[in-house]
Amino acid sequence: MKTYTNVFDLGDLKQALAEAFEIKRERYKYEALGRHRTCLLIFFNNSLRTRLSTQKAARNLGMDVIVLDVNQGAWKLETERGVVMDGDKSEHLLEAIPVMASYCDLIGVRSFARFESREDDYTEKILNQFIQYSGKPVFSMEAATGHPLQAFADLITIEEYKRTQRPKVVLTWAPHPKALPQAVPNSFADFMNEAEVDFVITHPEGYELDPKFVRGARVEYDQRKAFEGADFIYAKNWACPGVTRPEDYGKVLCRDRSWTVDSEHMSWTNNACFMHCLPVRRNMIVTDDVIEAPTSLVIPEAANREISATVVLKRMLQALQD
Ligand code: AN0
Ligand code: CP
Repeated sequence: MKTYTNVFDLGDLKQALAEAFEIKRERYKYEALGRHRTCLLIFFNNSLRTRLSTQKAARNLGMDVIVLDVNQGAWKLETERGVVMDGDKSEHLLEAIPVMASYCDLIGVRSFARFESREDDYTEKILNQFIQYSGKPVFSMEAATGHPLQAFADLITIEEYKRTQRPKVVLTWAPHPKALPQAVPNSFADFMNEAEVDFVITHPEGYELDPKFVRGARVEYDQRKAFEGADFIYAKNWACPGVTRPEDYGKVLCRDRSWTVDSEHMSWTNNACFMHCLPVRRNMIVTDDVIEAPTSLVIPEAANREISATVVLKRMLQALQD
């Protein structure tokens, strides 16, 4: 695996899940693979889970890890070509990328949607520059339009907790005070569309996700109807994806707290498990009682981030050997 940005990079999902459960049983099985290899994790944005679980994964594989918070301690980076750099940015990404790449074997990048231009975000302008100019395998740690390490961990979690062969999985929008990216719902849809599940997406009108990720999934605007018979409820806020009205891209269009997942919402389901990628704002996205219930999977889901990252980094190290 040379890049990891979406579900298709994983190939056969059954095989990927088998590798995940192997790692879960024997976390250090591939410790020799990363000897004298260095993994660089570059953060343009905050992180708790990704920062810790990806470092742990790299160490499981015997690698050294370097973490760089670009906005704390490094030079401010210009990302646009052709700009006269007379402002506050001291260095250009086009020099910084090959320099950073010269110190490592694998590169993880976290660079959220900037909401300045839908086109820049949806063409993954920053992540693709790392892929193009680093000459090293690059994996997404949440880029502008996807968070595939999260979605792979979500798939592992669903596989572990499902009670039927083909569970009903519902992705529901929920309210949030700030504009959040679509990366998590996009990747979740990307994965669920390829998984053995009945997948339904529910959100207020205007929040339609990009067709590239929705593909054939059922979209149900009535949240109650969507929840009926669900085995898994996956909540997430996202700002307007600008699919129907490009001028609304990145805006908060709805603050309706009737979308907050509470115990009444959960009573519509088939005693569903509750999932969220975290960080979560309690009593905006989900009520205290639902996230604290025995059916809440948020902690094992976060723990599976170590597993998904270990599988992905293991495959990237194996590709370096070929
Ligand atoms: C980010 C998001 O919604 O994409 C990261 C989630 C993993 N969330 C926040 O910025 C609160
Ligand atoms: N879920 C997730 O990626 O969390 P962090 O933003 O804390 O890394």
